Amino acid sequence: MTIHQNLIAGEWTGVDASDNINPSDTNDVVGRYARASAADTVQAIAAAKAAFPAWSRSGILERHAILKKTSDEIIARKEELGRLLAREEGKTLPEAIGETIRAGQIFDFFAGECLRLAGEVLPSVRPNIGVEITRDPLGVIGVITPWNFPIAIPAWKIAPALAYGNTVVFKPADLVPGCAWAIVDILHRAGLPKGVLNLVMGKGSVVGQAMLDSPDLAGITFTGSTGTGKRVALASIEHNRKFQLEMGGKNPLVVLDDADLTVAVEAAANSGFFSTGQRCTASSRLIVTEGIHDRFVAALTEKLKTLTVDNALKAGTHIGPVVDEKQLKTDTDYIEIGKSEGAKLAFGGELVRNETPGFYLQPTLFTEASNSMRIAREEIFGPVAAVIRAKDYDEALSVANDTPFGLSAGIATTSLKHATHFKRNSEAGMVMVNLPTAGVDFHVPFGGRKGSSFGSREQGKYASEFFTTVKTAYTLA
Ligand code: UN1
Repeated sequence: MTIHQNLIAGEWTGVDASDNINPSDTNDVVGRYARASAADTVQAIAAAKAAFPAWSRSGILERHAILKKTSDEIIARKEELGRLLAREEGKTLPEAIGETIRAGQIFDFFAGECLRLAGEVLPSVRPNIGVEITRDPLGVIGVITPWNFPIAIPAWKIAPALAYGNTVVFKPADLVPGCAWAIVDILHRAGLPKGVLNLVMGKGSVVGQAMLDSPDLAGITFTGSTGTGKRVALASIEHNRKFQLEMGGKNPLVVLDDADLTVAVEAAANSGFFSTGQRCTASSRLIVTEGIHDRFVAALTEKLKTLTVDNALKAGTHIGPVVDEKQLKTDTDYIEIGKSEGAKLAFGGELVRNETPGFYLQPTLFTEASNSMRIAREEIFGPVAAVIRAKDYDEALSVANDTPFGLSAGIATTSLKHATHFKRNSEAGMVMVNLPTAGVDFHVPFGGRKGSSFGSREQGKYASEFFTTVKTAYTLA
């Protein structure tokens, strides 16, 4: 099998490789992908550093053209790339094609941003002096991405990094090198100069560590676990390096007595269980007021019965497999923890056997959970959600905010008063009214508060806050 190699200084390189396994069918090898060493990583960083002066001064038309071409190719190949994504990560084919289109849209958005690099001009407080405020690129950016959005998250970090004139060293999650390799190949062929974008696939403990230890990365943008995020932060402070972290969530979906039941159940089923619950924006706490509680639980349980857990590539599958054996063990351990804490297992909890051997788990719903249980406080990152009773809106809001996380929060209600109050008083970075907590637009800021995030927002024009540094220039004339 041919090896998909790393890209360092414009050259495809690397012989040490490992198999990329399909979680829907563990007999299926998606491909062989190179593993970079620490020395390769250091070389990639040096290449990005050498490429920075020219790229940071490159014309906006050149950057626009490369990003636009990349967008066009991703969208033209959406079926094929979506298939690759579903095959290596395990989300369903329609979800995977949707994510691929989103990656294309992100490149298109940032292609446009290249043409909108505006600054400000102000008069000085002193006579005859003008002040210009501009945004300069940062330098070499380390991009570290998770396995759950193998094409969209690399897109929303790499596209702005390049658009604003930075060079990049990209380390994708070890479990999903396929989509990462594909977009680097597309960008490379779209005409990026040597060293502007480098791909170093491999283990966090080797490649990620070499990135953290480097004095030459001006910034690291990271999405992943809270534990690794803390390590990125500590190592970055040591090197006076800018960092941006997107980490976990324990997102609440409040369902009030006056909710439209169908809307509430759709939102809970989608954000609790689609993408196998493997989204940092997933709703894992369903906080339901007394008057609708039993009807909501009954309707959601009925809905879960209709969902098919099977091979991600099969037509009719609603929920694909868990990404790997380790994550499956985490999920089943938490299901045991939930039971031993005294929550009631209302649906699921069992492994599913299908035609192809994979890591299949039923969508799992707990009821009678309390917000102090571990299943309500810790991020599970699987198809597991817990219903918590609340006596009224005020209690539901306070339970929703009582969490170490603060990424996304939802409310299902037909009351303008409660919807408005919730938008103002939720302690999350993103608030959804009558919508799933997961599934966001690509052109507006994304990010959270408290333990979920650190640093400025990703996506939309807010991305420039991280990927640039402000310069204030004074001129006497
Ligand atoms: C979404 O819900 O559309 O890792 C995006 C994650 C998030 C992305 C969620 N950074 O799940």
